[in-house]
Amino acid sequence: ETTIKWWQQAVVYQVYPRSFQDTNHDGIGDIQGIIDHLDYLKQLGIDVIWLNPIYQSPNDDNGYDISDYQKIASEFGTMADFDRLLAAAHDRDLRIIMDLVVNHTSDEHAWFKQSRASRDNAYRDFYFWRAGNGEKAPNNWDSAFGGSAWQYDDKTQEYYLHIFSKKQPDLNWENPRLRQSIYDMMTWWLDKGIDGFRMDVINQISKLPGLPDGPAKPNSDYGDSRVTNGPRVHEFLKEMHQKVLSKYDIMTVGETHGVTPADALKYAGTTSQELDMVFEFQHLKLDNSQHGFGKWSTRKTPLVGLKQVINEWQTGLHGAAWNSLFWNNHDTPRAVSRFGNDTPQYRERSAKMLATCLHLLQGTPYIYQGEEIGMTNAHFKQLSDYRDIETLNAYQEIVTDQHRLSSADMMARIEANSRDNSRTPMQWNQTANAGFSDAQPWLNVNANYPTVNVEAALADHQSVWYYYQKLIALRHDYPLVTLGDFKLLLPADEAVFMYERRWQNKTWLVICNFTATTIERDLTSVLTAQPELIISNYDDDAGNKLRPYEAKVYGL
Ligand code: TEU
Ligand code: CA
Repeated sequence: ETTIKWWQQAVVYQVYPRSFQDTNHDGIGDIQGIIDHLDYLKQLGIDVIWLNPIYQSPNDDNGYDISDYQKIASEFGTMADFDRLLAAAHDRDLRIIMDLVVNHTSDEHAWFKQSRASRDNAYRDFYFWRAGNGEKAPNNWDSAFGGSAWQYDDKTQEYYLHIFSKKQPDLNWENPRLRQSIYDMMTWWLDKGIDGFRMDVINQISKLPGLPDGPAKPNSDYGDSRVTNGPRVHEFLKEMHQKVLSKYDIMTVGETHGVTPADALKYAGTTSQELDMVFEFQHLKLDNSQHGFGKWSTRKTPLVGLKQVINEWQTGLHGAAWNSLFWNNHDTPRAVSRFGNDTPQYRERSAKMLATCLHLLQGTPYIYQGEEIGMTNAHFKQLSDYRDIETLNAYQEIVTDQHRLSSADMMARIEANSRDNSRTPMQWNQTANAGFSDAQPWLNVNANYPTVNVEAALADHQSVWYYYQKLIALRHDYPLVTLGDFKLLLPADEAVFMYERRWQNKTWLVICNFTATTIERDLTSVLTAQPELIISNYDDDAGNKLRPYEAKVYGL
């Protein structure tokens, strides 16, 4: 008998609160807006909600700069509202996990205010303070959001480290008092009854001692050991597990850029006593620029490379750790625009194909809000339409300051990759502002909301929404989806993603055409005489013919 942990059979739905539902007419989503849609999420069939940060924050980076971990941001509501949300979710058997952002705080957090007050303050060592190197910063590191990773502070005439914006100073995990303060805060939330944490850039909490120079950007994307997977990270996470996590029946998922399957076995192996799973990003970096522009590229992800990465994660973790499965989140373009085809002709078909491909894998799937109706990239053309600090800083640096790209070229790259693509307001119906708010939203609604919205999706039984509902139910109904092993077929095929899942004496075959053309593949060798069609995004089966973005799953 295999025992399945609840989070292994669960489907998680990510809510970006700022863009989900506004209820008090300020153009910003709020906690009441989430409460109002719990029945909607229940109907979809998901089990767990992951909330992006809702803590008090000056919002330099949309809540990832926290000034008080134990207060709710006033634009989202109050702690009483949060308590009502948690109770209302639990009433419906929905769990809630919170974002935990403990690699850095806001510079407006009380700890940092103390820390910057004097060199001998008791909180000084909660952060990284260093003397300059002559007139220069302590080392050559660049921040992930552009410019130096060091900010000079007049008051005490030293620099502090910030891997992200200068309003996000990095916490110094070498300090045991800092660690205990974090554990106390986590315990406080868990005692409230929350069901776990998504841990922001958690593999960056241990920095390489000496903070040595190297390539200017300590690129966490590819596991630069100066900031990523550092020497004490596993020690810290084991301590956190022992002192906090092990005491609760919760789920934890670490956001870990720059990890390989071998790293994941350390962070989230069945016996590692650290985390339950990690988000890997190898599958989301295959379209990065090959010319030093990082994520700012208009390349398409090559299917063969994508299959290879997914194959390594599926087989490398099987029986030894647990995968998280996702195509998109609040930092990425929309899945259908990036991996599918967001033209009216193919939007729904390709959204269903991508969903099939992901939801039949082994692991815990994460649905990003709006994905279930096939929401697309924003396709904003003006820089003034964007709000995201990463986007605005990148334009400033690459175009305005360094003249490395023309404005038009950079705007095309921003259109394809800006984090605001996934942050536009949720499209509920065809009324003004897509029913998200009756005030001007903090970020414009996608122009396609009159056709792409929840109300329209719920009225159409062929919609992407009902297809997601069916996929979620398959996971809940068939242990094979949770437990089966994975075998990639046709690894070199540039158009078709085909794999088998096998459990006990059952085999399912998943076939996905990633292109807009009809192609033929000889399926006779892999199909039994009477295969059962379990789910498909076409109404009929054309056998060896695979139509544009066709997806089908057979039980053999
Ligand atoms: O993202 C981590 C991170 O490394 C980002 O810089 C990511 O690479 C980038 O968004 C991709 O373009 C996490 C959060 O998910 C993100 O929203 C925060 O801005 C960041 O941490 C800092 O807290
Ligand atoms: Ca509001």
